[in-house]
Amino acid sequence: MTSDIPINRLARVALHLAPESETQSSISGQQTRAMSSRFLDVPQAPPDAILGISEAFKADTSPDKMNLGVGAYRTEEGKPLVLGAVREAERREYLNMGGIPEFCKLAAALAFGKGSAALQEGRNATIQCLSGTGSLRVGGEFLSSFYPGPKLVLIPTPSWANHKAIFKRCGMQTQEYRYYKPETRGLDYEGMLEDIRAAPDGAVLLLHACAHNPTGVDPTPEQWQGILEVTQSKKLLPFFDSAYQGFASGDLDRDGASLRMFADTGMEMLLAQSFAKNMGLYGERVGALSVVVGDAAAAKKVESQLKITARQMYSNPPRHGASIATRILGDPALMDQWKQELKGMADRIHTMRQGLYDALQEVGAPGDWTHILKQIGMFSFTGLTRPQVENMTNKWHVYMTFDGRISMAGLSSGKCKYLAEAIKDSVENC
Ligand code: KET
Repeated sequence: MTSDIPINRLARVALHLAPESETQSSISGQQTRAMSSRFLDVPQAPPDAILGISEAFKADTSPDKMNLGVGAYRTEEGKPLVLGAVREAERREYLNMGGIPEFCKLAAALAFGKGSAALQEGRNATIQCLSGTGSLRVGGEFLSSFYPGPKLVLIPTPSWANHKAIFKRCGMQTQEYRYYKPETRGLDYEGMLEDIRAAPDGAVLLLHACAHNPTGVDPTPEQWQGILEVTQSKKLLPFFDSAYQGFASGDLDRDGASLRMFADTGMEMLLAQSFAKNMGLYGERVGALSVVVGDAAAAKKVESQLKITARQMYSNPPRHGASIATRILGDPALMDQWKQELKGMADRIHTMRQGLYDALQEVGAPGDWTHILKQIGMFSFTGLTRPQVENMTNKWHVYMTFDGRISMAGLSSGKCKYLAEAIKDSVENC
């Protein structure tokens, strides 16, 4: 590329251009012969709303750059964290291969609680899947093939950017329900119930178990009760996405309260569980899908179909990460260590919320920023508009998603002031 005009960083992502470094190296790379192809009309896929931001971040050479795009925990030093419990479990891994069925049992117990009636009565079909995404996908495929109710998934607005696409790819319809109220920066509880009530009976209701992504706004226990009542009266099938158990409150049981409230009524439901964030096993793809049904014989049949679904998609999941998780979940000492480390991560995020809030006050950023303190989990939904986000990235080298979400886990104390300055500048000038 010989043009003198620099293409700005976000435009590079939007235009699907390779990072500058790659464009240059391809010149010296081997020449590929131009050929005709039956796939020439395959449209270029858009960059991913979340992972695409990381690509742009990698290509940025500024020393000030900050990646607040993807939800991945980082230490004060900005480094990924390998948990001590994980290291210890890995060291011991081959001493006693608990096996993968053991993982499924322990994962389900972690989510539903050890005393869960559904588990004790054998009404759950739980299979190990490729982290949260793979669990959602296998669940979606299963519903698409076997759910006798409406093939319609109700998804909150906003939600994790991938939800709608996953279910659509499974051949399910999707419909949005109101969730977040920008004016109050809180839950649109009335709107939510109204939209859910207006949906067809028996539809699938996608719920974030805790630490709603991207808003950081969760229903209160009373509001969960209200959502449960509508779910029952409309015979909806809840599908919980639990990607942040332990990250909301720092306590695993407390973060499982919503889905336990539902499961304890005896209702049928699905659960996609991820251990990516709470165990820091991102690339290992550790997760589980549970389908809880009303009858143990049905659970056996469901399990057989879940296994065939996985068999036809990727045959079977990788063993390494799940055996680490199994070791931790099954060992009281490692479990204690993990809980402490999890609390440590949740606390650091909390400290960052306070740090950013204080810095915003200090630099005098206009507006009310108390939502940064109130929101829960890994993310803050800042309220920055798209042009403001573009300014954050293009001028300040701060990478975040276009919806205004920042990963608090990517922030460190030393960078709060810089981030606050960037926010102040973006709010005042864009
Ligand atoms: N559900 C939710 C709500 C979620 O935020 C993520 C990941 C997932 C499922 C899937 O996680 P997995 O790695 O498949 O276990 N969210 C972060 C990363 C990503 O987009 O892949 C994010 O929002 O930044």
